[in-house]
Amino acid sequence: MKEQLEKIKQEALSALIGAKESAELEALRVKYLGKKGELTAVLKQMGKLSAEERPVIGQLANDVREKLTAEIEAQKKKLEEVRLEARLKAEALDVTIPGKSQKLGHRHPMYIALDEIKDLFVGMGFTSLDGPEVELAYYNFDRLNAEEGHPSRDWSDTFYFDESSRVMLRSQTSPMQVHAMETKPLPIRILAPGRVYRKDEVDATHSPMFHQVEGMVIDKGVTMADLKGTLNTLAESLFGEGTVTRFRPHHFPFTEPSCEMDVQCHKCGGAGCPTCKGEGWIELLGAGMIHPKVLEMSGIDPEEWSGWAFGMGLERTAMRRFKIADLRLIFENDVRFLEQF
Ligand code: 2NL
Repeated sequence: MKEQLEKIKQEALSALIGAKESAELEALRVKYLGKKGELTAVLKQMGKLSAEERPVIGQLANDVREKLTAEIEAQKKKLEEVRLEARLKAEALDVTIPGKSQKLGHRHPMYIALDEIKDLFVGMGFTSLDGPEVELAYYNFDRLNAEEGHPSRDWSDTFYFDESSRVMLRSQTSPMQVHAMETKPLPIRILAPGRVYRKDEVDATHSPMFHQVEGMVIDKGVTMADLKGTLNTLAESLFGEGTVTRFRPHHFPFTEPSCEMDVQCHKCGGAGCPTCKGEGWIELLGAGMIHPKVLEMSGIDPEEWSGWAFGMGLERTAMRRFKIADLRLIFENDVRFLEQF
């Protein structure tokens, strides 16, 4: 029996040393020290021993149990240390490695131009609005004095959602201003920037989606002189102090009288060059005094109130502001182009 115990001890110890996981250790504990384990099996035969042998073997068996228990504990600790070591190594952070620099983007050149325009007008007491791109033709056309039969309402010019031509993608941002006339108390000073849609083929100067900024003032005693003064200020803020402008008569259904404003070419000073296509002048925007019928339709008495409004293409303004030759560059979002601004 003594040999049996010694054999169990030796076997168990060498098995324990080779154990690589705690589950393996537990299996060994059950195998040697468990209720049905090898050591227990030996102890069950103690009854066969003589009175002298029993305490000696009992002592020996206890020693073996203690030794194996201690060894299992020690081995468990060792495995845990090894595991922790491996984990620390795997999760090690080298705080001395240089960080990856974050590439920061910046505003699109067209929105830089828009922000400049907004800053100027907000400084003059205007509020900038936001509004839906899907509109009723009623707000986009009828309420702006462009009634049934007006050429801009044609199916070949406008994106309609239904056969009845009731719902459409707005072709100008004016419907936002009509909503403002309906809902805001007078006087009104507003800016209406945003996307607009027209059935145009894409080329260097056209796109079916582009951006517009409209502005409007309604107050008592507002005249064409206020319009000219404000728009001259806009031209100077965009193209520099002393920029020369000229106002030409024009026609829009929603303004009367109407005009277009040109700025003298900043490149050639009016002599004519490639930038202004030999004209000496560059067309910037359309404007006019709000048509009395437009005021009336929004419940504003044209005898008491008057106002002016203007509209300009944002892409064209940004192209001029940053000397961009092709409209498509504005929409392609090629970073090699955008990085230059
Ligand atoms: C252009 C011309 C213009 C307006 C827009 C406007 C809006 C209301 C009433 C009256 Cl609610 N007018 N807007 C006025 C004149 C010209 O745009 O060439 N845009 C690109």
